[in-house]
Amino acid sequence: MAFELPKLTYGYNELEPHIDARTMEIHHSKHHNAYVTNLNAAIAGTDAETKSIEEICKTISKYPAPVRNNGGGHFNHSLFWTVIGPNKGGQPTGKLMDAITNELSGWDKFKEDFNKAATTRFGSGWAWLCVDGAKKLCVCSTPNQDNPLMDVADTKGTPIMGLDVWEHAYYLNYQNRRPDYINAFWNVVNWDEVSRRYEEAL
Ligand code: MN3
Repeated sequence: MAFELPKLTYGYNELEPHIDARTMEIHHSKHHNAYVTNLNAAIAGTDAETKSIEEICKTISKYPAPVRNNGGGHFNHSLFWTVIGPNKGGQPTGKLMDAITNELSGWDKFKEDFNKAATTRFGSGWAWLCVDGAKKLCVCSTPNQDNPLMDVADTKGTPIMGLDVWEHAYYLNYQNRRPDYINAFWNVVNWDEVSRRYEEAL
């Protein structure tokens, strides 16, 4: 069963002005599509064809670089599209907000730590909010298309929110101003989905 590009549940223009339509279109239909195509080519005829993308990530050290790069790209973008959406932003409620308060020293400190992870990731990569092995929240970042599910990751956990900080995610609208893109991201976070992923990870 080949991997497929997931459909978005919203239009490319619906995240404006925070993320522009042209960036969304190229990011989803070109970049993510290329990861899917290249992943399928990289695993053709191997046992990875029978595995889920999560299973592949968890044992990624067994695979060659094209599977790591494109498999990570497929997992990361598939998650990313679901944790952003139109008319979102604000703050989470319930168990997730309680955990941010108790385990990450509160909303303001969490946002500061996440922004720092996203801003200071040199070159291309991702910032993450994860549930770690002790079922506690943690903030981290990964290079390239790595993610915290991977056995090669410095900080391991189940990612419940991710922010793509590759230049292709923001350059058309923000050019070199990555911090402006990171600030804009908070206006499109789909906290219902992040909360759902949080409770699933517990
Ligand atoms: Mn990307």
